[in-house]
Amino acid sequence: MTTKQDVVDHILADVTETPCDKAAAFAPANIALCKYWGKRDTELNLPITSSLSLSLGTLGSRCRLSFAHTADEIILNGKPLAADTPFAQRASHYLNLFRKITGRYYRIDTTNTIPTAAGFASSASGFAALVLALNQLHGWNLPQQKCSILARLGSGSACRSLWQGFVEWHAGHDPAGNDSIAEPLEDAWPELRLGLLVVDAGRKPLSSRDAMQRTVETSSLYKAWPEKVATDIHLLKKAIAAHDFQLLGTVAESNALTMHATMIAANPPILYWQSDSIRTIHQVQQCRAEGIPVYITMDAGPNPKLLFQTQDIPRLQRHFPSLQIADAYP
Ligand code: 2P0
Repeated sequence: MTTKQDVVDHILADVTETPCDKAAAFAPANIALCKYWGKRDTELNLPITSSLSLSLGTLGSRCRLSFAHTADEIILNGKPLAADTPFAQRASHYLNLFRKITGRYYRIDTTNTIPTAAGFASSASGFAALVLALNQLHGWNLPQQKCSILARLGSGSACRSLWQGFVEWHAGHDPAGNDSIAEPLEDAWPELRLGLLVVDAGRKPLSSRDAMQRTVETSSLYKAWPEKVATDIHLLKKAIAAHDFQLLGTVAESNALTMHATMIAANPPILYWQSDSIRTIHQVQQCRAEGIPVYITMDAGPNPKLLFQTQDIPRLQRHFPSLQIADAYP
């Protein structure tokens, strides 16, 4: 079985190193319109299906990276973290993969422009920004595709955070994941927007990592998921090429609700939604009944994300005053 360390060793085997003193990189967060839900390899974060996302422009993670002397120093949103905090441990554990080759400790200073405390995942943008900063600091000159593979080892969805706009993560077939790489779509859709709503800022009861594994292992509905994804990715690409918002929104919403259905059918059941999440689904349906084109998507948590176009922002803000709108194309 291929390990994370094998993958890193292989990618860095032929690179020449031209280190500098410090590096800084930004990576956007991303929201999947067709979700990644289920792994065929839990060590390498290799997915069972492909997925397709939209990046969040200026909402993401900025990573400043330099070398440290005797231990990693981790700073999150301006605060130094103790080495035994979960975030610091996860970062240091990931850096161990590179340390075997570089022999260095690092000072990571990460600032999230997406509200971490509001329950939005920042691991995707965090790992993507860290990989970009490592590449810069060591002067490895790795292409984006290799960075996408390295980011995936930190968190699956991080492989999509290397680019802005629409990004497709190809599931691939290779047991070592050499073909499980994300790739940006060429199409741009400047009027398309995602907005974030917070219904619960607390920590979620079950990580998406554990939730997707339980779903794969116990949900009788999961067997329908790969076919659903194949259809949805095809339709999403069609919608993107034609700028067909109704098709895009209908498919994205159906994909998210189907993902939640697979987990509700798991044993024990996984239900991330809270009453305000469901209330928001109904509000979105009501908006559509009033002629406002808006659709909803939700990830492994209770917080809804809305999909709409710029011309409808004023009307939507009247229904959702706290909507935080991401710039898709900064
Ligand atoms: C996604 N999610 O496509 C899906 C939809 C959550 C729901 O990717 O175990 O943190 O690190 O590979 O990437 C969240 O899962 O999981 C996720 P790991 P990750 O955005």
